[in-house]
Amino acid sequence: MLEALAKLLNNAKEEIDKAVNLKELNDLRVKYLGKKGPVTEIMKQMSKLPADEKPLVGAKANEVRTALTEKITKKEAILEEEAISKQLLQEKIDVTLPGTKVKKGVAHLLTQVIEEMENLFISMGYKIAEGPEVELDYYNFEALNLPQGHPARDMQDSFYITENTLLRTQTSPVQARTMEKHDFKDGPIKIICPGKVYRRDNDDATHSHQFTQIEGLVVGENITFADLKGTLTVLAKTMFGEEREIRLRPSFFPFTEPSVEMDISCFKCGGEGCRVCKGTGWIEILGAGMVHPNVLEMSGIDSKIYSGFAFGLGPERVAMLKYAVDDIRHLYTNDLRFLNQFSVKETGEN
Ligand code: FA5
Repeated sequence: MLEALAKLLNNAKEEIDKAVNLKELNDLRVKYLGKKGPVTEIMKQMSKLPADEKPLVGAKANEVRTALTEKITKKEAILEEEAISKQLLQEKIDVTLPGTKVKKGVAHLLTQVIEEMENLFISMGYKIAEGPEVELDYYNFEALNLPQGHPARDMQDSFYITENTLLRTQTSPVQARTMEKHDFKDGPIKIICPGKVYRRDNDDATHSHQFTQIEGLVVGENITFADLKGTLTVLAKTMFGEEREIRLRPSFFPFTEPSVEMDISCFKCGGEGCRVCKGTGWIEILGAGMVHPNVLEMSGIDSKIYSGFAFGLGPERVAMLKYAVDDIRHLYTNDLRFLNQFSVKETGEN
């Protein structure tokens, strides 16, 4: 039996040396040291041995088991290291290869135009005000001198949500909200309000059912129409340059008196008349006027002491004029071939 054990040890060592991966090694562990393996088998048969042989065989069997366990552990460490090196070799990366270029996003043309106008007004001392897009009928119409049933409500077909709430059709409700809570101890009101508005207009080259407006409002003592005209002139010259022609037309808004609309000469035809300007040579960009005394009074402002002007313009129209965009729908269809033409170079690649 001692001889069998010695032979077993040699055979097992040879096989362990030849194992090329962890699976093979594990199979050998089971083969030689498992419950059904030869070492366990010899141990089981020890009871049948004569008493004087038992200690010798027992000691030898233990020696074989220990030697094999050690040998397998060492081989296991070697094979594990080999497996890791092989894996690392497969996962090797070339750090000198150029990386994948990440395209940087840029502000949408409309955002760029709105920000340009915001910066202009902020530089003139205006603050930015905000109001809800889902608006109360009261602020969208009534507080702006358009009582229930007023015929001027037909001017703006609206998306009503309930009887008293709608998607605002203009940014003018922010006028009423601002005036209502203003305290003249803090100085005059001087705000602009950029935001989305909604109308049931049919989409065409210059109209969209959802578009943006920038509302402007100045209220204080001795504010006159000359202040309004001066402000609109600065706006037009800053946005379009000295050469573009401007005209103020008398108009009507229930919340301003007198009221005007400002047009800019058509960029496409230079004033001769084309599809873009619907043959008129002019494109309307804003409505404006002196705040109606009724509107001041409804917001709790004494119209005998305070006066003011307001204007509301369409940034889409400004973007179209400034960048010769001949259809407002280009601003909403997210076609990258169009948008990429207006990426701001300093902010990244396009
Ligand atoms: C108004 O909405 C008034 N609230 C403006 C105002 C404010 C007047 C303060 C007086 C005082 P109007 O409906 O004209 O007015 O719209 C103002 C501007 O929004 C227009 O000049 C035009 O530039 C733009 N606009 C109007 N309808 C559309 C549309 N469907 N699509 C794109 N832009 C539009």
